[in-house]
Amino acid sequence: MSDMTRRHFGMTAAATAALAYAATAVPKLAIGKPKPRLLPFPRGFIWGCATAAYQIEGATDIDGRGPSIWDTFSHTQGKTYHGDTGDIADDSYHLYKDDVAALKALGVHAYRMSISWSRIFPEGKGRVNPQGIDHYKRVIDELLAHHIRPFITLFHWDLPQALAGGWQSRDTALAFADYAAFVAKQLGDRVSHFMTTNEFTCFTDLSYGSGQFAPGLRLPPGQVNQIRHHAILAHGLGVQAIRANTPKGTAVGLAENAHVYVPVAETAEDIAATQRATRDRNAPFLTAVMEGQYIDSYLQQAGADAPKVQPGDMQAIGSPLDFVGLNIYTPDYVSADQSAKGYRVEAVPKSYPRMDQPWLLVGPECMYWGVRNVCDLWNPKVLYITENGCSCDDAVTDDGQVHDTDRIMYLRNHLTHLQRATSEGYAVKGYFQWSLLDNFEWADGYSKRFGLYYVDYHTRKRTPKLSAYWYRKLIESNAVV
Ligand code: GBH
Repeated sequence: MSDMTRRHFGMTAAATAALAYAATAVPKLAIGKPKPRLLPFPRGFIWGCATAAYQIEGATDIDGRGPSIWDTFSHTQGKTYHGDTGDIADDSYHLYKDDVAALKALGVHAYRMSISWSRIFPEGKGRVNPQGIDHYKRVIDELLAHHIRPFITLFHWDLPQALAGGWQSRDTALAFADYAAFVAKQLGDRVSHFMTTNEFTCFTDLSYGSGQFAPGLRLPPGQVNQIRHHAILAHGLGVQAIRANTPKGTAVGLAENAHVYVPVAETAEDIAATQRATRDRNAPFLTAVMEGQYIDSYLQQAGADAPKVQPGDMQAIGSPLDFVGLNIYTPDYVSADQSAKGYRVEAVPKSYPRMDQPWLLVGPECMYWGVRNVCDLWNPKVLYITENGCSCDDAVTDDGQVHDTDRIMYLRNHLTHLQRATSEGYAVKGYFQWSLLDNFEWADGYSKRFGLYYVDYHTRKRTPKLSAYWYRKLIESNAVV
């Protein structure tokens, strides 16, 4: 121990010697209990909440909005829980000032929201509806007036119904680029972060393959691969369109729910296996975007069903990004093995813990590994967690409060593992909790609540849950509390 330290602790030489001995024998305990310390996030870390247009806005028939495939789908019998639709939802179209006040009360720095394509282009392309874009200018200006930075998603599944063939048609990717160019030009003076699309697999595989989302088709794999290609092409052309129509410095990315693989053991072998799995299993989407190509294993597996690619497509798809947004909810576990692929993905046991959804496994390590695998494979400049959260069986109790300690448990554990990623220097710069409000949970209608604010669907009244209080404290401390 140096003189300086000895003086600092006011100790005699004998005491120092004794301490040195004790320190080798039983290192920490002999010195005294370490003070409890919060797990801090880096300075300037961006805290936010996320929503999506069709899930919160309502007002589907107002101010010239054209219908989207989710209007049609939710109005088709048997497609959503209870026949729920987004007709009114949280009525955020009218109550957006309340939403901004709710964000303000949390102390968030940013808000991720999406734009309804069919409010701007009621027929998907061609004629512009000025009332649509004016609405978003008002919302964004309200956010900016409260020093909340808008992160704008251009497409969160509500495709204009009028676009013939939907994502089956390559023209939809071109229409998306025109829509992106227009919105970027209109909003680029006040929006610093744009995301093209949200979660490729949800508006391709789940919408055209398994059919649980709009438009609810069940097409063969070859056709679905082509639809996937149109989706990532839309993203790539969208990136180019946004860049061409916004000031320098505008950040362009996407929000993608890549499969996240957690090593069974944190060993070099299993970690390498999670990287192989990440690259391989995300081949049609994030891998193609990050590498500007379809990897061989995907093409081989698809065989004759491989997507038909036109010259220039892959270059557009691989357009460099300013950030990668990851929507992370659940993990899969991977270990190294002797197979040709060199990894094995474990089946999910029946007793694996879940939140209030069969698919919502509680494996908070996914936050760390989601970030780390993507960084180690592709080294993006910046990452954001563009969604993370859970549905709970929330209810307002007699005291008028919602005591959602289960949501706090879920979020705190996920953020503890995200903190590990920041403390190791991975370039994750922000986190958006899903969701600000309970809202229209797609095929699950209003039966699943993800909000920090409880919404009464009779009155549209918003009530902060206990988790809202907790999130505010976390943001205030910029540390896991
Ligand atoms: C996100 O998707 C969406 O971006 C957001 O709009 C949504 O509200 C939020 O998560 C919560 O769900 O029925 O078993 O086949 C998350 C990824 C993909 C998870 C579709 C549920 C359906 C599972 N989702 N998946 S299943």
